[in-house]
Amino acid sequence: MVKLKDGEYIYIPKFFNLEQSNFFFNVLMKETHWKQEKIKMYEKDISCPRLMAWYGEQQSDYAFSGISLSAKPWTEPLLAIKKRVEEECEISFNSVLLNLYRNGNDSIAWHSDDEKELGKNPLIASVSFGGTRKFKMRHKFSPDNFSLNLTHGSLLIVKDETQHFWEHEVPKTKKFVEPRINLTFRTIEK
Ligand SMILES: O=C(O)CCC(=O)C(=O)O
Ligand SMILES: [Mn+2]
Repeated sequence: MVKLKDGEYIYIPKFFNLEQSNFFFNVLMKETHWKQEKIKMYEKDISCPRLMAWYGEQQSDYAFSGISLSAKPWTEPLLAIKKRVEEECEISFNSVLLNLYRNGNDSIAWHSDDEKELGKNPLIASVSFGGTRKFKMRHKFSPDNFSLNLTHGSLLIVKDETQHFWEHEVPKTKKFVEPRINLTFRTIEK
């Protein structure tokens, strides 16, 4: 556990072993209903620089940054990953957002996971498969910042008031990177 100014995270690099990680990467790559979402910015439709999918209990629909996603039902592999993650976090999740970063040109810009549907102090559990990408964190009101390399099979748990005080991003990179799948397990309050 790493205590931050105004927050806390836990990073477990080899949460899934290599064989499990390869299996989940391949099956999720193939079977997920990946979509390129569009967001409206200054009246223009901009394509998100990554593919996305939203799974979970029905009714855990989710809206953020002008995108609204309705949940697809849980699949066997997603339930297997969720079970392991829930055992570690000792809480249960009702949904998961999947992101596919096809290459170094795909990214997610600075933001916090602080939509009101996620509750006051959301615990977010983030699983990564595939190529290693840099995950950057910066404090909203002070110069504090750091980055983590999220590797194949890793689990990152971010909790307590972190989302109020910190933002995160996965920047684009000019280096060659393998495709990467990230899953963030979330609890949507209804
Ligand atoms: O890909 C990642 O590691 C982060 C994804 C993320 O921040 C999000 O989907 O909200
Ligand atoms: Mn996020």
